[in-house]
Amino acid sequence: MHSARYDYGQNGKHERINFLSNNEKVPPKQKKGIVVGVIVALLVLAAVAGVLIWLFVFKANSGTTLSSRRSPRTIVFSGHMKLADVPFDQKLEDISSKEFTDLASNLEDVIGECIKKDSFLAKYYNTSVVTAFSHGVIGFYWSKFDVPGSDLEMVPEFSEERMLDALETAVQGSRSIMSPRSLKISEVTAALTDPRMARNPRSVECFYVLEAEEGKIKTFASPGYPTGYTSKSRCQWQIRASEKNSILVDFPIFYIEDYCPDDFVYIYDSLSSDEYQAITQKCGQRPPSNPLAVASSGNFMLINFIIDSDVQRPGFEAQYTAIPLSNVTTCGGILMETEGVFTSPLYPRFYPPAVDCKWTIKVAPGSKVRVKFTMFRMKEPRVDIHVCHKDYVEVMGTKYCGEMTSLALTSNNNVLEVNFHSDKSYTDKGFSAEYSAYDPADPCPGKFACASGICIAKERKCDGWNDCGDMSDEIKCKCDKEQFPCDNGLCKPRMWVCDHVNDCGDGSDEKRCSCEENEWRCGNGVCLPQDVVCDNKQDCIDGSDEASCKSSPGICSEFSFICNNNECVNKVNAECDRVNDCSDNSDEAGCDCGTRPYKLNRIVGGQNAELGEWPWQVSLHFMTNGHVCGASIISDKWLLSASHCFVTNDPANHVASNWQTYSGMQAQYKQDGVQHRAVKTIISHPNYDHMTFDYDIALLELSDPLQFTNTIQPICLPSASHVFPAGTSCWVTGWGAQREGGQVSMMLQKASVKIINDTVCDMVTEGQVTSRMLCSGFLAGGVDACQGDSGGPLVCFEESGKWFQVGIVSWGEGCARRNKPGVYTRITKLRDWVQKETGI
Ligand code: 4AZ
Repeated sequence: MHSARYDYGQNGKHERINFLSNNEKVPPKQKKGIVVGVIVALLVLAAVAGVLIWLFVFKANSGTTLSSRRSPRTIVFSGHMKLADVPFDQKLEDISSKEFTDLASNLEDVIGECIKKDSFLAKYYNTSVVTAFSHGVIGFYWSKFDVPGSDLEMVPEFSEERMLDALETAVQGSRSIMSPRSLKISEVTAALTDPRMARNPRSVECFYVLEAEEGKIKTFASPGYPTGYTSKSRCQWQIRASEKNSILVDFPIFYIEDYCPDDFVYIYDSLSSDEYQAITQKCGQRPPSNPLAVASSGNFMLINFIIDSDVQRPGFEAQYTAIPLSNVTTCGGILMETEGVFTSPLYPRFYPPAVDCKWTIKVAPGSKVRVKFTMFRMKEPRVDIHVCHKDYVEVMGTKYCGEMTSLALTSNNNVLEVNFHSDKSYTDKGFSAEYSAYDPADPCPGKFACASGICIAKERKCDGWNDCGDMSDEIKCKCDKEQFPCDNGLCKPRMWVCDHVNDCGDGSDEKRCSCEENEWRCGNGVCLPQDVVCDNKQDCIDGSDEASCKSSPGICSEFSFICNNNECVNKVNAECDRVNDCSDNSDEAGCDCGTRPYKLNRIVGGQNAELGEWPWQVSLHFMTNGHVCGASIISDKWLLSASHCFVTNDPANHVASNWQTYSGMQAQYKQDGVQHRAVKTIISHPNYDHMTFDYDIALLELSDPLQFTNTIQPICLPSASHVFPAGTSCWVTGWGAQREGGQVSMMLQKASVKIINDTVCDMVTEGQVTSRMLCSGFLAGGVDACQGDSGGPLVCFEESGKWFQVGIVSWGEGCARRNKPGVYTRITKLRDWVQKETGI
């Protein structure tokens, strides 16, 4: 046996460790006690470790106890204060002057002292910065508060009211007091502000003070322009002018990332980022036809440029100048001509904040006034367009705001007043209106007068279409025998009855269809048992029984989307809908198409296309004849067009070198941004029939690839199973004739047309349509493709946010005739051929 004894010396604490010899080992009972003790100790240790892990990992992450781990928040208020007794000194406008620095630090102290009187605000207060002074004297400021992660639940307590209450201790009693540092303050504003816009002019980079002058146009640009800005850019421009001026700023180039929470330009009618005096916040890209152009109501403006995303875009280039304030504030007047045009102040620039105008239109006694708004855009965040409590146009006691596409009004007598009001915050493009006098006894000579005041062709009355926009052409109609009387009194063409489109608006044209309750009515009118619907078998000739079925995985039918790995997805229009349906994600591959980069204006009534509105549209020129046919871009090397443009009696039409293609074109005579490419190969569909126009499809291979730009983009091609239901509104575009027998157009035209039910299509074309064709347009006539549009695209916008090409302009009986809609090549039926020929 071995044992050892250790003594730690006389003076030390004695500790004794005994090594037990085998003989000395404890008896079994004691041994059992030790084992239990060890187990208990281990259990206690495990429990303690568990509690600690729970505390530090789970609890901390759940953010309730160890919330110091949560990110702190910064709260900023911006606003201004009027300093009653301070005389204005020009030097106060110079942020580097002693006068500015002294007064700014004095005011900053005053703000700080006021805030510290509120114990809640005082707890989180960080700093206040005075950023500018203007005549008045007005001081612009922001105040910053830091809320630690542990107090995030306090964030809602930071209200503008609380901040104002605190600051108004400086404006006591008579609403003005001598502040502790002898600054007499009257008027205070405070608005919660995005902290990214709180800049200190004395210490930050990318801060500029610019002076706008009358008769001089000066420029500035975002950092890195035009190469591109960098992430985490924060810039501010204070623009000032002399006291009797207002400031205009135009952005001829504006291209920043299209996600406003991260990247934006915020413009204020103030020198602080005060939400109540915001002019506008913008992101994205704007085409030259819809530039951002703003005006101030006074002699200053603040522009913020904030970038957080890593996506690099060119940024903006801006021009600024000053104009007399009276140009902005004087508006309205008395209009006495028999017709004319009037617009919101500074139109098409954004109207300035805080203006009121009144136009009195006075025409000859006995006449009345008609006003038609050709453009109307007065949109503001958080405004109910039924109330219009901010900016509005008021006519005959009704306020109008938001965006209107067909606003037309008529007066009750020979005088009509139009009032325009813009409040202090948020402005927009405003309006442009045409007015004319008319004779109430004959308001629309030779035409039908809508209740709204506009005139439409007589034939359009009671034709089943809401041509007036207010339905006044479709009420009190006596339906003729070719028309169906809807329960609500409207008349609709009998051909529209039971076509699965609610044409009456009250469903009555779809209610009394011939099928029994437990039957399904196919698009062609045939009734089948209800259980044919979504059974993954095509029972109706038009496939309507399978067209809108929810997913039934694994089962393949004609209506399935077939993935590259041959999996079937039974979902309507699965491709490019931003949802991965195929396990190989092939339904979302090749979806770089069908988007238009430009943010576009919406101009009411006009049919001229805007630049970049249809970036897939191509003009095909033949030899020396100029524009002959249209086409669409489906990739950088391939265009889609109609066979009948190339297969004619003249063999020269099929010679690739006789054709020139122009992409990115709007006006035929303008070459800016247009890419000209020769044609390398023409592939006409081998089954094209020049007698029936069946298989009217052709592919053009370009000699050199296109460079995609804002105005040149490919269109998405639908898969063979893509469904475009009857009644869908789509767009046809081209430089074709604007009336039957007319010349081709100089400006690209657009027209909104509806997909027409196949049965109706078959009827109106007297059976001339094949399954490779579809009808689109209006049976009432008036809107259609025409000669010169052939080969061009018919495109529809899908909810997924992409444009798909549904058809190719092919043929029709004349143009825009009644009951003679346009006939288009049905792309879904020829999709596989396109894929085979091009790989697209
Ligand atoms: C043509 O001749 C043509 N209304 C194109 C479309 C239509 C008629 C004619 C449809 O190119």
